[in-house]
Amino acid sequence: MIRFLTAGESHGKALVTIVEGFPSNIPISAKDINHQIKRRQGGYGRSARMKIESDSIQILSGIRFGKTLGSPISFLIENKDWVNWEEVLNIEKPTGLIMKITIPRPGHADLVGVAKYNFDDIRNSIERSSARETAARVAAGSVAKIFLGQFGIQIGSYVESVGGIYSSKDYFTQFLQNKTSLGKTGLGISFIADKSVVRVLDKSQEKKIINKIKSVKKHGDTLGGTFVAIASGVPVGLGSFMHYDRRLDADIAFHLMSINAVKGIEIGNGFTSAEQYGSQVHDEITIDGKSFSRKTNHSGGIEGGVSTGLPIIIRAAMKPISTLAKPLNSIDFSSMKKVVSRYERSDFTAVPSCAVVAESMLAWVIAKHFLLKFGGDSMEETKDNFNSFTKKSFSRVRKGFKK
Ligand code: EPS
Repeated sequence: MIRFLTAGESHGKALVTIVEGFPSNIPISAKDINHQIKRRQGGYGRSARMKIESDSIQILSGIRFGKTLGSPISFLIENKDWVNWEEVLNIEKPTGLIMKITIPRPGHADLVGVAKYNFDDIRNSIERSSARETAARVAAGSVAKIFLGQFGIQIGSYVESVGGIYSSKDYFTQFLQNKTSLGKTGLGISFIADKSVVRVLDKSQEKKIINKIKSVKKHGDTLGGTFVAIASGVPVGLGSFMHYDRRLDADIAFHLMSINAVKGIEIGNGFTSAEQYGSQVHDEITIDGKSFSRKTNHSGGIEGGVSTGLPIIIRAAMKPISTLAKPLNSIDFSSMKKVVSRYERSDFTAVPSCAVVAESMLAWVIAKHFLLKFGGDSMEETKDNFNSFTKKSFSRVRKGFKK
């Protein structure tokens, strides 16, 4: 079973990731991981913080001569902003006076954090709840992506909407109907999206979104949006219906909902299916001589909690960033009086970044179920197990029914 842990405060010295459970001999290069880390940092609408940080990883362990050893892999990402926060986030007792933050921002983890952990300074909630932590997650997800890439599994994403501005073309439905001329692989989709500063597939939509972000900047407000993540090349048989916590769709929902500010997720045509006839929803089964296939992919590549062999397609909703330049009302818990909430430098929107983080979480959960099914201590062993299953699974089913 693979697992990962992250550590680090948003303005602390560094972020740390420990990844464990991958087989030996996966070729890994810092360059590939840094490419993903950079993709997460981009996007129009981020805060001035992004001008300070230029994220890249240092590999501390688990890799020798460009290949995994099977031992824990650890990464460090420096926070360049740390030099401006050394006093505020000092590990030792401060020598000077540090102002405590006592006004919680609505929508953030500020208030629940102080209530739960008995803090007298909201700074203690802000630091770890910050989405800065997702940089460390992308490092972990990048290992999963590289591993899956060895089996032809590719993960990509695009932004579907920001602040309610959608493309006039419904790409999501086209993907579910297997009817798109766009790059069909995960990487093909990201390749197109990465050309846009807001990671959309449609250039005319990009202009409208940028104008909307400019207008919320002016008015001190923020925006959320929706994004789509797609995993292509996933074999049939990942996940299980044998027990609730082995269902692939359930695990994907958990991992995606764990991303800061993500408030909704659907797999395939999830919410639309509730309004349609069964005959419109379910994907007819076809045969192409070598394998089973489907006419459509409304299920988003998962039936009965198990991957069908078609691309896994998910859509998620991110709420608007909760730090507002024109803040909402709150209560100052030092005086217990009604006040206008605080503003602290923040993003105006981060949907493009969130989509890249979602790729990492999707890669992670697919790698987890892949290794649960195929196992192996070395890549060679995992490949043997994988090849033996995928080459024989269809003929095994056929033979079984002939008996
Ligand atoms: C964040 C607030 C901003 C974002 C940060 C997440 O940071 P700061 O308060 O330092 O301006 O820029 O995101 C990142 C630093 C990052 O790397 O994604 C928050 O409150 O969640």
